[in-house]
Amino acid sequence: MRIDILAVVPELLESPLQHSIMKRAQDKGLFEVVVHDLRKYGVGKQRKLDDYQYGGGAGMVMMIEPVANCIEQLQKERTYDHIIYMTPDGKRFDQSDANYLSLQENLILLCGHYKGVDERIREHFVTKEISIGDYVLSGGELAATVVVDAIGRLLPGVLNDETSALSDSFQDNLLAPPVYTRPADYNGWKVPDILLSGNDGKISEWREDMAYKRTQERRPDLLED
Ligand code: 6GU
Repeated sequence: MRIDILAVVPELLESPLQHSIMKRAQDKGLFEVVVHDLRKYGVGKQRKLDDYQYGGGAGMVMMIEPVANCIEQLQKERTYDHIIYMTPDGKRFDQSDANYLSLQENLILLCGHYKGVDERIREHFVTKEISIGDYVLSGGELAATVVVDAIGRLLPGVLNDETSALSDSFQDNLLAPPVYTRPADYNGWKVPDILLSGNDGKISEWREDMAYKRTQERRPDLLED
């Protein structure tokens, strides 16, 4: 899978993509993430990316040309399954979106900045719009790293334990159950007996019960779907 990220501040994407699971996925050749500095496509000597909005009002707007030129350049090289605009007014990203996107071959993530991108980019290029939650970030870059991480860890071969993505919170609309490791007794704080019992059937039953209980307490909205 390949993801091209179009950014105004590409530096914000560097560290998250170069460590841990994202690094391993790219090193193994399972995942290619290419960051494009939109400034290189900026207009004129100043490499301008933004301009005043028609009709007046505070805040600058991302111009069409730099974004269109960058996207069209990429489209000459391959076909994209989706061109995704990262914006607080997009669809709120969830695990089912991550699952769906992890099955695609080529994606573009366009990171919004300023007041956002000229609406004509959204009309003519963008096929999906994603927000990572109901709050406003200063740009789409950090949101893009969240989406890329959520997708990348689902690709076959990326996680060491192939089953572990399946037991994540949200994968079945339930939160994950509590987990414990050694020591079994830390100054009197004990691990539940059932987990030490060796009875696999009882252990999975306990985990299911705890996942359900936790979801009911913390995220009852998930049980309504
Ligand atoms: Cl994708 N972009 C920005 N700027 N803010 C956000 C967001 C995206 N998702 C939530 N807040």
